[in-house]
Amino acid sequence: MYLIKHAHVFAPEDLGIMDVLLGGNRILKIAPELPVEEAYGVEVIEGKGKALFPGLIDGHVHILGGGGEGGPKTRTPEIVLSDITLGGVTTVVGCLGTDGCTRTMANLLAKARGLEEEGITTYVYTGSYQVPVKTLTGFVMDDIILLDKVVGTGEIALSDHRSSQPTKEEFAKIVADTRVGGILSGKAGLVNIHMGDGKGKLDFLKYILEETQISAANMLPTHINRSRTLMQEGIEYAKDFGGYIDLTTSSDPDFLEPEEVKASTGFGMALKAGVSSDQITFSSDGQGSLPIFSPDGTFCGLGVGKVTSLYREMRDGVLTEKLPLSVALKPVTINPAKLLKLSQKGRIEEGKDADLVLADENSLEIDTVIAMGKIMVCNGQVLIKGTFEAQKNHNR
Ligand code: FWO
Ligand code: ZN
Repeated sequence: MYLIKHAHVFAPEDLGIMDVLLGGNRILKIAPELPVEEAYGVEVIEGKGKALFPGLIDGHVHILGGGGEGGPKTRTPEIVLSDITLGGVTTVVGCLGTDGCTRTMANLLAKARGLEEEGITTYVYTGSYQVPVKTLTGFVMDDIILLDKVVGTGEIALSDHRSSQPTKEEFAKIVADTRVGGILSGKAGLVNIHMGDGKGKLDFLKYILEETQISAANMLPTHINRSRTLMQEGIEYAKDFGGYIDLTTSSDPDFLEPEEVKASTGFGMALKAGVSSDQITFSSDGQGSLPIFSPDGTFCGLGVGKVTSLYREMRDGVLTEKLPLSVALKPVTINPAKLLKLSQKGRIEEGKDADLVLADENSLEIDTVIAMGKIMVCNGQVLIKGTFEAQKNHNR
C-alpha cells in the first residue's frame, strides 16, 4: 500500500493539495488529510511540491516495431517496457502499420500480453493499413467480440500512397463492423485511421457521418498534424461534424516534414479555433517509422517514433502553449480513456486503477510512475525493467 501525501492532484481537473491512498491495483481514498496511522503497512510517498496526475494513455503504439518502407533493413525495433514507463505512460494500444505481412495479429497479441505481464495495461487494434482487414478470426466483428484485448480496428490507411486505396463503401463497412463489434462486446469499437498526406483527407469520414447513423465516436483519424492543411481540415471536421482528432507527438527533428505541426501547437490552434478540449487526443506512433518520401514517391529515409514524445508534448502544452495542466492532460488521459471506453483508466478517482504519475510541479520532470499499484519508475529512474532489459544490465 502507498500513501502519497501533500501532492497537488490533477484528476485531470485541479483537486488541490490531497492525500491519495493506493491499495493493490486500485486508488482507495482521496482526501485533504489521511493520517498515516489509519493505514498500517503503508509506505508514504512525499508529494510536497509535486503534481500528481493519471498515468498517460497512448492509443497508437507499434509495440512490435513497424516500418520497412525502405526495405527489410528499415523494419523498426520492438518496444521494451522502459521506452513506455519513462514517458509516464501506463496504458498502450498496440497496432500494426504499413507491413501487415511480416507483422502479424498473433505476434501483436503475444507482445501485448508480455507487456501486461511486465506491469502496464495493454490493448490492441485488429488489422493494419490494409483493406481488406487482416484479422485473426477472419472477421473484424469477431476479433473484437472474441478477443479481450481487441478494442477496435486500425491503423486503416486513407489518403496515402501506401494505403490499399479502399472505396468509401469498403471503408464504411469496416467502421460499421467495428461499431457493432464494440456494441456486442461492450468495448469501444473504435477505428484508428491513418491519415496520409494525399488528396482525399477526411472525405470518407464526412461521408459516413452524413450518410449513415454511425457515431463520430467510432472513428479517430490520426496524424492530423502531419501538415498544416490537414490540421486545418481536422479543426473544421471537429467543429462542423463533432468529430474527434488525434495528433501524433513523435517527430524526429532530422525527419521533420516541412509542413508538420508540433502536436502541442496543433492542440493550441484547435482550442483557439473553438474546438472543445474534449475532442482531441494525442498518441505517439511509438516505434512506428517516420518515413520521408520525395514528391515522386521515392523513399528518402526514416526516423523512429518514441512513446516518450507523448509526455513531452503534454508538458509543452503547459510550458509553451501556457495551458493549465488540467487542460494539457486531457488529450493523454481522460479523452483517450473515454473514446477507448477504458472506464478504469484516465482519472484519479476512488476505485479507478492505480495508474499515476508524480512530477515536479514547475518543471514537470517525471519523478515517479505507478502502474496498477506498482512503482515502475522512481526518482526518474527505471525501477521495474522489461524481462530482457534486466539481462542486458547483468551482462555488462
Ligand atoms: C507515419 C507508421 C507515416 C509504420 O505516415 O504510419 O508513415 O508502419 O511503422 N507512421 N508507417 C509517420 C508520420 C505521421 C510522420 C506510420 C509506419
Ligand atoms: Zn500511421
